[in-house]
Amino acid sequence: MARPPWSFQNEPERVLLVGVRLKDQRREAVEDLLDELAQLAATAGAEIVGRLVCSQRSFHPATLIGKGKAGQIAAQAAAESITTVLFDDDLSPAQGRNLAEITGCKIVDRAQLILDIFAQHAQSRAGRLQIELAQLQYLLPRLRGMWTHLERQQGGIGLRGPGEKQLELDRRRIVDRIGRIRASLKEVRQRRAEMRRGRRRHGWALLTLVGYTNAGKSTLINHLADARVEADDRLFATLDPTTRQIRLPNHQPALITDTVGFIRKLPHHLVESFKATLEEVIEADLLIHVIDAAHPGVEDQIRAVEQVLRELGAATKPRISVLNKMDLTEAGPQAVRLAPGLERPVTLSALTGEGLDLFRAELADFLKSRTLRVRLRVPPTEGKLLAAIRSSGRVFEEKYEADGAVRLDASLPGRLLGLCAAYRMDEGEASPLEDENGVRDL
Ligand SMILES: Nc1nc2c(ncn2[C@@H]2O[C@H](COP(=O)(O)OP(=O)(O)OP(=O)(O)O)[C@@H](O)[C@H]2O)c(=O)[nH]1
Ligand SMILES: [Mg+2]
Repeated sequence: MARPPWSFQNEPERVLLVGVRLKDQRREAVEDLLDELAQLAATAGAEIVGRLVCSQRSFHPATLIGKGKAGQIAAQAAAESITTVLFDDDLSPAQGRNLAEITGCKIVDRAQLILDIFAQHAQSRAGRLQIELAQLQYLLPRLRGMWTHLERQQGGIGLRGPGEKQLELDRRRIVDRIGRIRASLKEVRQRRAEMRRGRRRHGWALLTLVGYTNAGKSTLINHLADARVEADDRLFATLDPTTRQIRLPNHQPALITDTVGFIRKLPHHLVESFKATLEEVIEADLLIHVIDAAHPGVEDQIRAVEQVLRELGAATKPRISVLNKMDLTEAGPQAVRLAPGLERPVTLSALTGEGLDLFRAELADFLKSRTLRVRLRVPPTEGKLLAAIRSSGRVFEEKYEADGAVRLDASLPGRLLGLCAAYRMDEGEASPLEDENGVRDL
């Protein structure tokens, strides 16, 4: 699809950031959101010229901010060659049009900007389809505005008929395309579900990393699983899920998946269309919530993650909370403050590796209660182990061999798995990552 007209991709734009502070909001909270918006804009390749916080009682229906403020922006834009005004709050299609008219600038909101960044970063076919779906859904209610804008530029009146016809054509084409993308994404979801079923059959516990963008999820998976996921100090470095095998102290078989980061005011369409990717979250046995404990806005970030998890229906999943970036001085006191309110808190630094052993132990401890069906060949010298298997496990079949060894098909609790690791007959039967490649290049 052609890039939407607000794309930042081609020319660097001179941008003014605008935030609204409603009467019950703290100034620092609004400033923190604008810092993040600045980071997003920089990620998208824009040049930031200034920022403006508008204090007001409520949002104005026609222009979001007051008309006077909008006029002020127009004057500043003319004086400082500002090309684009970026709003931290969602704009309705009409608000966007009105503001463009008053200021003479291109108007973009946070949701559009996030969509634009995702579009720039999407690599896999599934990722690109998901972002295209979100963009089309965003575009659909705004089509009319785009056409009337064009008609006005070209002199209007005589063009009204063709405009309407074109509008209807465009709308139909977009609705068709949305249908086709949905069908392709359904296939992706089915393939991923099949893969997860296979992994479960082989007893792999599925752990999924979730967290605010830039919290350190990819850095953590790289450390834990010797993966090479791009970890970067920019927002939305990761869009496609990556799954790796992880080694735990008691040899429990587990897979860990890195996922796309969350952000405040995440466009609803995006959550909706990224469901194929985020199913790793819904299907996980355990969520690992990675938190940037050194960030000044950490509490808001935690709340934003909770909200997305609720939207996905994954709020009640068992969870370990990782307070990350403990090597930074700001993290210590914040972690002490936050830990009591979090589920299973652990502190670590994914960058230096400090605290990772304790985290692995916590994971193993969590998985202890899981049972796994295995096939074993236990030598006659392991009498004690056999007794433990029979008393704590569930034995489906047991056969003696000529040399006195015992072959067993049994379901075992996690704590016995480590002791039995050397006698497993079913390991290496099927690699859980075998079919991953096919899906990753979709
Ligand atoms: N000081 C410090 N920096 C860290 C730590 N963990 C991650 N970082 C840095 O934080 C930045 C973001 O890390 P990523 O691992 O890319 O974060 P992410 O959560 O995967 O981010 P997205 O993929 O964008 O959602 C990188 O510059 C990392 O080097 C840590 O423990 N300490
Ligand atoms: Mg990442």
